[in-house]
Amino acid sequence: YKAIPLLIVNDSGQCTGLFLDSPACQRWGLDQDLSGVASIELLSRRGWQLYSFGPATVAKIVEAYTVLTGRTKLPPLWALGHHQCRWSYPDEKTVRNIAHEFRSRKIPSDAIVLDIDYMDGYRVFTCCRERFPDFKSMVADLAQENFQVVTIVDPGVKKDPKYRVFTNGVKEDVFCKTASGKLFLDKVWPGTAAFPDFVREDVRQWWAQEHKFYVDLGVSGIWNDMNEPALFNNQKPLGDDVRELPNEQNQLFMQQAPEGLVGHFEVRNLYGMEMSHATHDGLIELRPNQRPFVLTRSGYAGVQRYAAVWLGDNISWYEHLAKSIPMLINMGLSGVAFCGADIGGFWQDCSAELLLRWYALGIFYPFCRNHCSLYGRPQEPWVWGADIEAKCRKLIETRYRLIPYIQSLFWEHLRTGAPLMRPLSWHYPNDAIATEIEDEFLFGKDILVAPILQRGKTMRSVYFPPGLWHSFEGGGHFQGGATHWVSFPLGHVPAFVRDGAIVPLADVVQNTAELHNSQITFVCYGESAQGVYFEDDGISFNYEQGQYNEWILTMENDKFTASVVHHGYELPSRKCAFLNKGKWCSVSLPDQRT
Ligand code: MIG
Repeated sequence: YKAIPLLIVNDSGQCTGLFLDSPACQRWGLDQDLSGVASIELLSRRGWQLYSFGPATVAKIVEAYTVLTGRTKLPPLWALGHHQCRWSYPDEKTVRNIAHEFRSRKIPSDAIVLDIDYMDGYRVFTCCRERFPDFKSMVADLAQENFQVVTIVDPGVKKDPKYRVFTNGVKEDVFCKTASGKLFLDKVWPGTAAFPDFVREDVRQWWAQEHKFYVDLGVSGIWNDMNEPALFNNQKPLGDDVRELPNEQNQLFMQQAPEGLVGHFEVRNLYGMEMSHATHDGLIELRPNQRPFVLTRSGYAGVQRYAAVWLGDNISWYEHLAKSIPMLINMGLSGVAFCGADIGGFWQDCSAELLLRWYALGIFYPFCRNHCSLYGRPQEPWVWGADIEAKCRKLIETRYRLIPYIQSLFWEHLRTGAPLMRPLSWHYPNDAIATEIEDEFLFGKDILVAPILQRGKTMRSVYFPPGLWHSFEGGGHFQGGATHWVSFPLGHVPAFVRDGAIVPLADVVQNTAELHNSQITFVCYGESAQGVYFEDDGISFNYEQGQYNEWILTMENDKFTASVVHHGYELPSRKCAFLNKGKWCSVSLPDQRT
């Protein structure tokens, strides 16, 4: 779904990066024959640019790469919470009911995501009046409960002479045309549809303003799907054996590049990214000074500027649970910090055990969403009864407790490009074993996550990088630079905290709106520890004008100190405490530099 032509070669901690900037088809051969030859094949008649980075540390390479291609600004705080999705919650009653289940069962959540069936005949920028008679009131009522609504928007615009978006689009000439100048049409959910040329700025502007429809309904975020674009009649637009781009007639349609019209395959990998660009710009124009939330399936290098991503259609298999770790690590190393995979798995049936194992990992995905297809059995946290529900609840509560830490990681990403999910070698570059590990990761510098990834297992071996590591849930510590067998009963949080860290944790809340009144506890690990705490309003861009607070926290000889790095945001009241060696003590954070 995503094409980010960046390669990072790690040679014992010295890394080199190569970024071949072209949105056309690329094939990279990485010495697959073990003949010592790597090759790059690019199917394009346009130009390209090759950037090389390093040699340097991986952190420096990603830092430079994200200066070039951009970074993710702070997401709206609610988007860091738990999202519940399903293809599809078909009507108002079901949607309200799902929200009610979360609140009455006290399972924290922030967002309900509506898949394609909210629309009228899959026409984007509409909703179905029969099944959603009062969409706006539904959204308003959910907002009262601190639930945000996210709606899916696909690129295909139904060919329908009675549909305003289509007729307007034709009038404004926004849709892609074939080389012979005919409107390009293919089948997607609404049937025969036309496809906007999102690489044109005027088309993005046209698409952007259409989002007034959702903003007027009170919708908080937009989910862009099918934007490769996926086409039912052209499922595989370019064969694997193609060595040269076909002529324009056979490139489906033409698109507007800066130098003029080019065949679609020349710029195919920009399609989804530029769609999410349009969506992102639309939300900002319509709600200035509110951080937008856009989720996209397709993207190219730089997509992180516009949207979060998820990995697309996985299957409710342990193999796909396991694969999500290296895949999301790679997203992060490719600049896309805000990423996740469908928790529980999309296709096929999830089981109680798999759901628990998936949540145990998924609460550490930067983007945390339970999603499942039309055909699978339901997988909301409560469907397997009270015991499984209680375990899911605790895991999701842990996600919410971690949000202050997660926010500080997004802040770090914005300043340095560092991803949230990091390979062990990010912080331990000279550790040969760390470099081999892809069934564990670091969540920021201070938290090591090592989930169970197989059915029926309650123990696994965990490699701990050098230093001392404390079990997140309490109950022991582990000397690093070694592998230990560790037991993880179902529902256990599979995480460890680095000795020397201070992790800010919120109290358990039911949604992120409650975080502003929550007490923050700075949990100190070890004799001498350091951490950071960041806060702002969680909604606006005012932090760009300095309206945020940041402290460096230290624990030295049992003395806790918070020193102001920046203080520009007035929060009515914030209760804080630190926890050191089992002793809990309230503190107030200074607002002046000392
Ligand atoms: O052809 O909108 O990846 O998350 O639920 C399937 C229906 C289209 C694919 C997305 C998936 C979504 C589904 N979509």
